[in-house]
Amino acid sequence: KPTGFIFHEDYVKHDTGTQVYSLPNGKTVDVGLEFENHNRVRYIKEMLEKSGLLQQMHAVTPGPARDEDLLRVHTERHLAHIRDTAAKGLRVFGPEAYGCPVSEEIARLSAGGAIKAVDLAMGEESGMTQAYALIRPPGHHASSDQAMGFCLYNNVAIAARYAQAKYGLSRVAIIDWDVHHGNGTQDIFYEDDSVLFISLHEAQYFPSDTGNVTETGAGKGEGYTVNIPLPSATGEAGYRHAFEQIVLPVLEEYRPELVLVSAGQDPNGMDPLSRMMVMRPGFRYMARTLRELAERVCDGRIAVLQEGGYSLPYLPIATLGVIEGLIDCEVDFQDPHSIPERPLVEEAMQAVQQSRNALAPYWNYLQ
Ligand code: 6DK
Ligand code: ZN
Repeated sequence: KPTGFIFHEDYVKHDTGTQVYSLPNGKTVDVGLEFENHNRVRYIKEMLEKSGLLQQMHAVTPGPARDEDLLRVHTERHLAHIRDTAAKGLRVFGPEAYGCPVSEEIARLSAGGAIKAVDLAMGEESGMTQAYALIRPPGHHASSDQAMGFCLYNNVAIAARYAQAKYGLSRVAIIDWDVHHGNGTQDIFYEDDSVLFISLHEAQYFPSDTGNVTETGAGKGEGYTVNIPLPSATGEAGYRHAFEQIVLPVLEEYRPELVLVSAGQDPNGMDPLSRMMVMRPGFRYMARTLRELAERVCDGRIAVLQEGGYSLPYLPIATLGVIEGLIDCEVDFQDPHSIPERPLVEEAMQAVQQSRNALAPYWNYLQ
């Protein structure tokens, strides 16, 4: 089926600088480019192009998000802060959030890519209902009023609010499989039942103080935040178990009108910023399963938005898996890093059981 591919050449212009370790004696060690650098989208795009996958997709160039789009999620103060930080040429936009003078502009193009993905998923162009947006900077740590963890504007939240405003949707689901907790997205929708947020992440990692199973939403949003913290070294079997036990039943019961994915390829076994073990077939599984879910509950409407993923050698391979699952194909390419499938371990089963128990009061399909 036709699938949108959203990308803007200018995404490489967002310069996050170099990763520098500061020692107590005042000396520093520069270990090269920041983890979230321009080569990420470059290698992903090259793999999609040369494997022939891109030719099967419908490429679209997005425009910038407008103030109106950003202000559905962020405060005026946040917009001014991002604008002023960029204008002053400062590198630090927030805790572990970096950029350069053009970063405000590129962050708007990133959010604009997420918005374009919604338009494609909603069938605005030639009957397409699915799209992948290869965007940067990522978004899921940005809250309404703060940049954080490589994120300036919260792309997936902006996309969800846009979908509600333009298409009048009353139920949007966000599934966040980036290895880090999508604290910004959770915060934005914490008291909202019109946006269901489901996150699978490495437990007690980043941010270390959010993403616990006890965070289930508040007010009318109670039960609509679903956290599945998984132990380090969880692989495909553990993620599949979490999908079968929680993600799919909750989505079937919620019946979203649109599925948005915060897709980080950083739970892969070669990532420098995680210790998980999901390889290409695991990403293929997650993308395929959510696409099939979307076909069952919302006429196939699904938008997959790029978040993290930092192993430059593995990122293009993990992304092949995501796109293979999304468009239902398999590219003839042998992953040189593939590892034997690991069994489902007791610790992962226990972690999933704890999430299930915390959410069972709110969902019939978990009982
Ligand atoms: N810093 C993300 O992938 C961003 O979720 C992750 C941000 C992690 C920053 C914290 C961190 C280090 C680690 C090692 C050495 C120096 C600094 F938003 C996304 F991009 F999607 O681990
Ligand atoms: Zn991440």
